[in-house]
Amino acid sequence: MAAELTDAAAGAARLEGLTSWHADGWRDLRVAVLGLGVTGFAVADTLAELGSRVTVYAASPDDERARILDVIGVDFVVHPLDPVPDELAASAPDLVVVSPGFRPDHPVLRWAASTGVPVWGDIELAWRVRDKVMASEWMLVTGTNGKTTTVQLAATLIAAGGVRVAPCGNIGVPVLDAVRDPAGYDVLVVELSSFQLHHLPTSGPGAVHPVASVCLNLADDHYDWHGSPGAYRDAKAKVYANTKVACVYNRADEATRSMVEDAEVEEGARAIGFGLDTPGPSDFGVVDGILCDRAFLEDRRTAALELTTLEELEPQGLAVPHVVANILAAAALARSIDVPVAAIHDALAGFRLDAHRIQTVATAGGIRWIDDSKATNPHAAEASLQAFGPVVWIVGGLLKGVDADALVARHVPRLRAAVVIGADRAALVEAFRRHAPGLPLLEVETDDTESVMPDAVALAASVAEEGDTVLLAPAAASMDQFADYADRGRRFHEAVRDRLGEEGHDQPASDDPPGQAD
Ligand code: UMA
Repeated sequence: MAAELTDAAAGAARLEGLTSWHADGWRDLRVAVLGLGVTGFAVADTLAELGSRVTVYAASPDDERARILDVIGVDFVVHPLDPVPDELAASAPDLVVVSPGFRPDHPVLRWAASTGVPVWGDIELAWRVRDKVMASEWMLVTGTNGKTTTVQLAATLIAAGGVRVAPCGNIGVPVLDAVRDPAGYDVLVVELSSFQLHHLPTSGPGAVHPVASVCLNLADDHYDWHGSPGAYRDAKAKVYANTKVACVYNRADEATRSMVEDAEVEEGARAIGFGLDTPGPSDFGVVDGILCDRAFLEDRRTAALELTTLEELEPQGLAVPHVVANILAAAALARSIDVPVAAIHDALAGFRLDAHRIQTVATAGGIRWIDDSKATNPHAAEASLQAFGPVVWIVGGLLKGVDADALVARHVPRLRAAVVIGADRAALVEAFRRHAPGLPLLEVETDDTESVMPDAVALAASVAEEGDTVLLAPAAASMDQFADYADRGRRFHEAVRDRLGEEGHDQPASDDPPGQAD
């Protein structure tokens, strides 16, 4: 018993000391990596380079990645992982590194907790080895919606200040890849999902100390993964822990303010609010159509700095309320490291939103067709619906344990009709029957990927009238019927184009960034 305790204490001390790429303890560390997606591969590749003894476990095969693992000396076990594979239990690893998609109640994680094997996420590992090329400052971005746009904006604004910066994280590029990039970066703007935050410690050697951090908003999402709204909120709140300069929060979202109030931050860190209304001192906001910084200037009691105007943002489609909010949050991050206001102004003039985010697909016969496939939860769909009316709403998919009833109830007055798609149709159909008994309700009954969008577009076209907007804003994830939200959006574009012919079609959806699952 005494010997066992000594072993455990020695193991803990060894992991405690792993705070640098150059630490000795990585060599021969026995690590079980869970998952072989983008994350699992980057984790295994990193640890192999560090000389650790790595075995990857995943429920599904990946021949291409498996071939590379073989070359770099990493073992790969394909196993349902429920129950825990015998070889994993027998191998008694020093450490488990888990991919974000594994739920906290996954049998392997329960096994690790019961046997005392430490579990890290990829973000903790990346933080510990961040000095491989040069130790960058990190900025953390989370929130239910707008994360990716805000990360792209912040990276664009910061780059305009002459700073070497990389966007990474949940956006699709593992933080470990950015950390190991030989180019080296002054700043990493890290998008963190609630899954990644769940596994992140807030104290000790694995805790991130960001220069600035933001939770953009908090709404219903991912309750199936976290188990409860409280657990989802608690994961998001971790983003602010140990912040050094600026905790950026949303003045219109009380939950984000209270997260900052509760956070343990570093001495001197400030709370910086952003919002669409008039900013107070230490805030970003909008006055008479001018986006202002009233936080990072000496005389903030009496003055503000002009970043840009709604009029200037309008032609790029950036003057929509929730995008303006993202711009203010991103500008707060950039200003926290002294990026000049003039650089921010000029960078915004060249910024474009990604595909599938309130993207106009076509205008024909007085009917606008809009793709907001990125609206993968009710909160995002809400922002989208508010921008239009009257609307033929294409809605549905995987609801992820979230109740869309209130969203339906709130938007009935602006609807011409609803076209319901996806696996969780029954709940939506019932919500429409309850709240809008007279509304034309059209159901796409097929689950065949090839047919869903052509059927949805045909049904929408049969009810849309001049002056209407046909809006794909599903309020749900896409994986029930599509590869990801980008695939769902692309198929919508194709179906609209096939229906209307080329002349009505405004923009091809050809500029999808890689790795855009939802
Ligand atoms: N796996 C299992 N069992 C499980 C879960 C996963 O065996 O219970 C295995 C799969 O077989 C596969 C691997 O794990 O081998 C997939 O791992 P993963 O689901 O964690 O996905 P990655 O490819 O590693 O991508 C992850 C993020 N995915 C998720 O959080 C689900 C990506 O975010 C992120 O871009 C990437 O890391 C890099 O950081 C995507 C996402 O949908 C875009 N995020 C959600 C969102 O934004 O709402 C959170």
